[in-house]
Amino acid sequence: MILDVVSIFPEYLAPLDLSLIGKARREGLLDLRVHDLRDFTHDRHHSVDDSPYGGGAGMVMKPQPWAEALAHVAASGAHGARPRLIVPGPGGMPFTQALARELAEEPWLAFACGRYEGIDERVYEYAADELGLEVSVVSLGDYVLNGGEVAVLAMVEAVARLLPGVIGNAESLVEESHEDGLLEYPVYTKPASWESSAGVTRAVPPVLLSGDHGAIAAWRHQQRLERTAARRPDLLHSAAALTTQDLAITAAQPSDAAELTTLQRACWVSEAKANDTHDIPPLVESVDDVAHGLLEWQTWVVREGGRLVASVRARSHPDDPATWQIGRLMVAPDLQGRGLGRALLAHAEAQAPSGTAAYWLNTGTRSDRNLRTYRKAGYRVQPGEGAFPGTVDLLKRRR
Ligand code: 6GU
Repeated sequence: MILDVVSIFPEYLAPLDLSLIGKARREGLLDLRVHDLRDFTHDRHHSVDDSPYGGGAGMVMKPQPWAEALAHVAASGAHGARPRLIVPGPGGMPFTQALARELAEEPWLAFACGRYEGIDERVYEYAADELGLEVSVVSLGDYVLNGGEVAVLAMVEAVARLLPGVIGNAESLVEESHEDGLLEYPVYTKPASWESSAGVTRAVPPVLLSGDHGAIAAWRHQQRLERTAARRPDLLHSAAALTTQDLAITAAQPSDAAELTTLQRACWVSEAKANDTHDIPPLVESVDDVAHGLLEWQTWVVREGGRLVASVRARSHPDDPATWQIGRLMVAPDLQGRGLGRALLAHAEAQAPSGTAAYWLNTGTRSDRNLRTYRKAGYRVQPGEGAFPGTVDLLKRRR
């Protein structure tokens, strides 16, 4: 990923040389370039600001240095390539884990760090209209910083850690706070009983020492719910609290065919877009086709408040019983990103008969989101074209 940062305080970005981000830079996973806005001024004083038209407090950043700096950055890429421009500011859209995930998909990001009362509004129009950049103003939260630099440090760290190879352990990404809408459970390490200097002894919750993995998972889930209710009740609306511990995965019934057809269409539109074709069975099948599929596959569904929100199906490969085929993994678009797909995939794997040697999946060659999910779940893309044109097959050995 290429990152360009324009600032009047380039030294502010020095921490990006440290720790995992610094390592990713040295390994070439991140190409981070910091530019001094003052290099794009032409007057003796290298001035970047002036008083606001219409009056008011403070100073406004002048359009000319910004226009030249952004044109310089935009011209630095391969022919036709353009960065997505992020302007940190308290007046922007909220920076969330979902936005971090979205930005992590971009090949090239540019950050424009404003100071003072902000940047002359015409710079945004220029960047969009004349440089062809998608411009997003993004805020870290409802408070005011002196400039965008600290926000860029935060955003670059949140985005970069999602890139393949920046963090060793992919599971540590999935399990963390916000990835599924709940805060993290409390953690403990040795000693099991710890005495403070004042002589107060505190024990680790006994369940964590019990070796009972089911009880530990249940305790941790309860802790997450209680913490979220205490600290972030705003996250606890019904959909956010949606986890498979609260949801029953049940066998699909013939009467589910119509709802499954609707859900398939909703879920595969993004696939059609990503792969530039509408000729995908789940998009074009009739209700009768789906009903027929229910006879040939074991299918499971998840309902939330009566609504069919997710499904997956599986069967032994007709010519190779050691291969467990998994397909039609779908989660309603408004409920994606909460771990429901991963849970359903795990469920489908767990249903494989005892002779199973490998799980098999198939997805669009350009279905980046699916591919990421499957890789995280331990699947590996098989060389060559998949079972259908424009697709790849993925395999995971059963352990
Ligand atoms: Cl992204 N920038 C600035 N300057 N202030 C902020 C912010 C960003 N987010 C919250 N306050």
